[in-house]
Amino acid sequence: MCNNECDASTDELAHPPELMFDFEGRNPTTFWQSSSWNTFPKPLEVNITLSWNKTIELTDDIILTFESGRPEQMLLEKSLDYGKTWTPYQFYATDCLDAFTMEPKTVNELTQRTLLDIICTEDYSRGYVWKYDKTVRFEIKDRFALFAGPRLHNMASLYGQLDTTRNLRDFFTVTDLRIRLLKPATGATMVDENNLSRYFYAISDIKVQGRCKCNLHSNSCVFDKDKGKLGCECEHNTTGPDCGRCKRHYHGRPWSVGSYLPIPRGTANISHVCDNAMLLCQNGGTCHHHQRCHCAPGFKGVLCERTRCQVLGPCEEYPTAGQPSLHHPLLLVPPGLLLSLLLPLVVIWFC
Ligand SMILES: [Ca+2]
Repeated sequence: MCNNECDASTDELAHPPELMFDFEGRNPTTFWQSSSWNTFPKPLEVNITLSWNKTIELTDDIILTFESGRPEQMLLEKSLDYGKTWTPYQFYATDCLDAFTMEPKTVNELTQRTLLDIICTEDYSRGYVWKYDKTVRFEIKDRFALFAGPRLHNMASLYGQLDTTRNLRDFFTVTDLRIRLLKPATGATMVDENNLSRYFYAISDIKVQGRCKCNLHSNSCVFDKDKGKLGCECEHNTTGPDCGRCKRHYHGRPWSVGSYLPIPRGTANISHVCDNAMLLCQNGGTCHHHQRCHCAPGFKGVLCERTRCQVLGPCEEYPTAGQPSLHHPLLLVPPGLLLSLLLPLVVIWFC
């Protein structure tokens, strides 16, 4: 701890924020340190905001390593809209009732039904004995384990839930995180007003593990130097920062998120265009390899749901639905045009 040796204007004695994100493993540890609590009794509050400028899915615990005592009050917040709005992720306090009027809870008390509850935990704030446990966590894996089992051996179960429950997917998704340090460790019931330089925050490392959210339509996510941010390399005719919409001209079927299942490769969710049960080709059309409806004369559309008007003339006369015209309009179309009419049908299957 630098105590009286800190000096932000001298490289050797400065403890800037970058030292929370440098390579760890060196000795002595590098760390950021806040100013001391010289404004006591005014609260010493510091926000640390992490912004990815990209939607991220968390895959492992968030771990903060404190070189000071762990804060007596702290709040972890998340944003899903690039920092416009924030919601609490977890409260931390030596006394949850006193600090946040919340009953203390641990992640182990959560169930599948209460997994999305925002809790206040006293697990990471107690005591000033910081040399033995310096970490504060947000437990992602314990929450995964509620669906995947204690050693995460049944990931298919978790992925099945993530596939079907948007709230659950969103819970583990962030664009930004904000650590709100609200009260430093004091180690005593009374703050020693004659020695306020003892009280401060110091963090040596912040670990956040995740992957880009690409809605399962991409295998890679790269840092675009020109845009200065991460971006998905979208496949399956999707586009957008998170592959969250269809590419232009590929709107034949509505966009949908890919699937985690079957593991480990998942699927692009190329759902059937037609089948013989739910997605029936209409107006006498027949389903061909689940990929397209062969429409009866006079009908068009993915499920042959629309009547086709004369291509070469004005749309004066529409055949009645269910009673295809005897005069097949396509027969009037030159072969080259027929091909170009069909092509869009071919390229939309993936989106
Ligand atoms: Ca460090």
